[in-house]
Amino acid sequence: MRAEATQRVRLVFSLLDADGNGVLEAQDFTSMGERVAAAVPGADGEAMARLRTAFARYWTTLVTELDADADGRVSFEEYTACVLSPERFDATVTEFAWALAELGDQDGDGLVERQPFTALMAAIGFAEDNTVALYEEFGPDAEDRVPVRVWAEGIRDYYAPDKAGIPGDRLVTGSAV
Ligand SMILES: [Ca+2]
Ligand SMILES: [Ca+2]
Repeated sequence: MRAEATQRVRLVFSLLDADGNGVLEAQDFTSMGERVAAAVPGADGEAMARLRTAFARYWTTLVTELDADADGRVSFEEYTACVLSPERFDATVTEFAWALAELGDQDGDGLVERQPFTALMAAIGFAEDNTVALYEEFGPDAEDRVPVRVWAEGIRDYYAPDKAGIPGDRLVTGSAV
């Protein structure tokens, strides 16, 4: 695995561990889902439901595929296996990526404005400076919008073990990981 991918994985693990007890459990994903939904109060109910479903599936997939010692929790060591066999997670990550990105597209035109983007990323726990740098890297248009597809693909690349020099690396720059 590339060093950049290791850093990205370490950061996302620390964010997914919403209660900070060092292991991932079902409750972490429930909390994260609630926090993210609260960040976009104007989002439509269907998009919100899709995101909650995606978070639930994310957890189910992780615990099914990665809980090597079968204690119902996913430790960091167990979690790192997800990047070693990305094909087992591709469908789950893709569903999650689109559910999150579409939640930021409140008028359904296929574009995400800066405000919902930064609100959602802050709710997940990414540092503000890094979130702004990522948005710039995505190349917002003249009206300061980014295609939903660009964001969703950026999330998928973030999990790819063999990628470096991608926009998602902005999220680990300067952070304490
Ligand atoms: Ca936890
Ligand atoms: Ca475990």
